[in-house]
Amino acid sequence: MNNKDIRQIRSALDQFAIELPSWGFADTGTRFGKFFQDAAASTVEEKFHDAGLVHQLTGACPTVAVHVLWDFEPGEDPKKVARLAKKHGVKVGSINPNVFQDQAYKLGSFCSPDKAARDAAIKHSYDSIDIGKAVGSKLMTMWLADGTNYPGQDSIYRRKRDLQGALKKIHDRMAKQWRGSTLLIEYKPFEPAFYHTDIADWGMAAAFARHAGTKAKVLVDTGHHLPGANIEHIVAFLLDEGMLGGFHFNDRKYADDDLTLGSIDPYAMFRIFDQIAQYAFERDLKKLPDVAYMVDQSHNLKPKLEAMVQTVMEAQSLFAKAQIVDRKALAKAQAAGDIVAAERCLKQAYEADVTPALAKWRKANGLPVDPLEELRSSGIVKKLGKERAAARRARGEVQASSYA
Ligand code: PSV
Ligand code: MN
Ligand code: MN
Repeated sequence: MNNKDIRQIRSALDQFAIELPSWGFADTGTRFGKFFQDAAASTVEEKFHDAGLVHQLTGACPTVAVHVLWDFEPGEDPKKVARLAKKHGVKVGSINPNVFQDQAYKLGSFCSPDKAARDAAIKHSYDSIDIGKAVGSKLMTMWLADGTNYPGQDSIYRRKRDLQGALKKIHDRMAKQWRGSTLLIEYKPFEPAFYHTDIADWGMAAAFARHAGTKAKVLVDTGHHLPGANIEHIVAFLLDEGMLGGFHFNDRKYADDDLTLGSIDPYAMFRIFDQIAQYAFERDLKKLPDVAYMVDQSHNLKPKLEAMVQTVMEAQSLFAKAQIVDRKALAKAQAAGDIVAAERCLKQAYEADVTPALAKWRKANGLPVDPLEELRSSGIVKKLGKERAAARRARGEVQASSYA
């Protein structure tokens, strides 16, 4: 790797901030049950503590995405939560309204046939806007569980129109009352709805965003595609349309598995980053495009903190590799129709060892050269586990096995 490559990597890493999800530090499970971890965070403060630790180790994660229902008490001053974040060296990032958990949303939120449910979803979104403003965030990420389970269950047309109207109202309120904010619209093909989902793919999300207004963009969760989808093509298309707002990073083997990034198919993530770097190259941009990078993982067996550091390091490594694709050679090969040479340009970058460049960047920023090793050898996860288990016992919370 030459000096130019190293410079390129270091400048890209400077621009690569990765937001952590508060829910990624808490106990989660599947619909079949939860397996608890002693060190999992069970309070908002513990979530920020853990996020702060990941930021300390990696230097790449200054903000934390929050879920309104999970991280804010009703009636509580949101600034209190912002202060907790600050105490742990991070800031509140994207605000995620929760319009899927309440019993009112049994048949959907903005798309429900029940007007009371639709109104409740709008009211909750407006409250979320107030929270976003109060904590100094600039992003609101909207994911809906809306959909139907059986053919004929509801009118897809009526649902679309109601959703369109609701997103426009939310967008306009954000534009008017929350300066500089962006509404990110997330799609997902299925789950929890198994017949149709009201925002099933990137095209629908983009159409809803366009109907809503200029401050609405699409959020690509890497686990939210049907098998075989070419995600880098979707990303390139959205970028070119000025519609790519952000990412939720995770990996998957089957569907929305929420595994750590790059654990199954790191080359796929590299190809996404490659399209982002290619976009900047083709437009001769001085900086990489402004995209919100966020983690959305909640695998429930890996220790939470280790899983998060692992994902961040993997993202940085794949992002770095995407910066050293020889773009001029690639353009030449593409123009000549030399498919083999073109593919080799990608493979050469993907297979390059970027560890020394990452180490240089980390050293220059006063960070441990191997943040995951630093975390694992520090014994902190064990220590937190002991403290948190004791605190849970003191609160009377039991996580014991029934075989004990
Ligand atoms: C839904 O599957 C999702 O990807 C959304 O981003 C939610 O906010 C998150 O997961 C909740 O875990
Ligand atoms: Mn997501
Ligand atoms: Mn998901």
